[in-house]
Amino acid sequence: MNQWFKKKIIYQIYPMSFKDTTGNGIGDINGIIEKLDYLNELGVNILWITPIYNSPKNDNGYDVADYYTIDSQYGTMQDFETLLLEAKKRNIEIMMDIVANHTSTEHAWFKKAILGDIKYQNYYVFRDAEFVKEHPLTSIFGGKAWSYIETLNLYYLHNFDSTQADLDWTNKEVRDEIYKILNFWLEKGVKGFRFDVIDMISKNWEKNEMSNGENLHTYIEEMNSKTFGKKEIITVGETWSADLEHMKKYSNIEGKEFSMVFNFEHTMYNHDKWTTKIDSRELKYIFERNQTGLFEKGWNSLFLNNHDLPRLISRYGNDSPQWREKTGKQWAIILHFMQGTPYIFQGEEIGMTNRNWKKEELKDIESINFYNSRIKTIDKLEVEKMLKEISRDNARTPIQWNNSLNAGFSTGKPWSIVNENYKEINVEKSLNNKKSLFYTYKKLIDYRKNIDVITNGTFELILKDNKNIFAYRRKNSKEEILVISNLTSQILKIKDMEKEIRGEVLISNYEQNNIKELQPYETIAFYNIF
Ligand code: TEU
Repeated sequence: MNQWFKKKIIYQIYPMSFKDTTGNGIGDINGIIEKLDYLNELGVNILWITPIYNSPKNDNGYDVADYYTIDSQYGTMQDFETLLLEAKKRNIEIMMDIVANHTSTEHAWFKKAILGDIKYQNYYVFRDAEFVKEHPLTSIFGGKAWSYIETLNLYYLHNFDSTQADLDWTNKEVRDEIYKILNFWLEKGVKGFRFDVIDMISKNWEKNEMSNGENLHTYIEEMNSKTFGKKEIITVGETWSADLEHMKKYSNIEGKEFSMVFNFEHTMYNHDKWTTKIDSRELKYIFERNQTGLFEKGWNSLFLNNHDLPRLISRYGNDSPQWREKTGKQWAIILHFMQGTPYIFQGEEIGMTNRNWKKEELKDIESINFYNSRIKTIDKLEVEKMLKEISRDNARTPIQWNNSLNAGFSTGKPWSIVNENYKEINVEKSLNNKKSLFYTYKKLIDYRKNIDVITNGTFELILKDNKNIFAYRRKNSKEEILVISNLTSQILKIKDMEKEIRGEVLISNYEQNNIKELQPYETIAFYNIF
């Protein structure tokens, strides 16, 4: 595969919360255009925009009603074309989010299906009562994954909300529809695709498994060859379930599937998204396995948060006013010297954090369902604690642009709550302080573009079993980078590290470093040329 994309940095935009230019409280395409200079200043190359197609938005756009039109809340197709053009002027490309596992029940295909059109019933998974009884399934958002359509006396499958009906990829007509959609957006000039829950397009009915079915990689290869395969397009498959073997297939360097894989194991503990624990040894182990496992075989996505995850400083760092900048820089440094493509989720670069959610403030369908089901068995305070730490609403609060009304996001009432800390954490303040987290990200982005070992070096974990230190070395034939990080809030006296160090400090979250005695969360990257 053409390897042109390997020094690119992706910035994820969740448009609803990015910038509102109309005053309706919802971000829009013109808001993205308005902030292109800001994104260019940061240095990112590609914008992944979560779904902006026509949608009832029960799952904020991951319920697509028409893949060929822009939702009027975000603007028009003309606005989108202007965005493509304006971005290109700044050497920034656009990556579209493709939701191909399911459509909204408002989609014309589904509407025809429930009116009795057999062709369109075959686009989805309609089954009778007997089959459903033999295949009991729970939806990822809670509740049953089968819903009944009385007029047909049939049930349809929805792995997410009941308004998100699963498509049947065994039907060639369905696959061809998806390829047509991809080719439409390629013709418009988009340069990337992110594939939502791609592991779920092939299912294993015998085992009642909703992902990693036997045709998964055959379908992706087919999609590749019929759409983006021969072009300079950056593609990423989202999966919550891939093991290393699947990861290698998704991102194989022969280029038969995607440019890279976006896997979540490091964001969970024991594969449970709602656990609030983190085991640093386990975390280090997962990174090591993926870094060494995909070396010269595939390609990783590097991320610690996105629109489905809590804010990284709150999850991995320390979001108290004293430590949030330091731990933001810490994890940025740890992540950005690894091999793969970094994804910066909007607001991450200024250190946005989680907030405390009350039930009536929740917007996210998954969080609301979670609250309603857990409140039956767990104490209210405990449920609220889990939501503060894990809820997707944390990632979706409006971007804090400045310290004016609604953090400068909108002149109207924002669709979701603005984090109360916007006067201390905002873009304007970050840009005015050359020592802010923003400038750490800017430097890291710049290093990736200019220092080859970040892209092609080997990965070696150092002090493997030490739960307090995250240290690793990247190395190629000419240069090496050593990252050392104190994962604790204590001063750590460390032995045996001096012999590992060669070269100069490239970047750190402290202005002065003493390697024998690491300060709380102190993180240093050393760079050496042989
Ligand atoms: O996410 C995939 C997904 O499975 C998540 O919903 C995840 O399971 C959940 O957060 C874990 O508890 C993608 C999108 O990124 C997400 O926003 C959508 O809601 C989902 O697919 C359905 O399209």
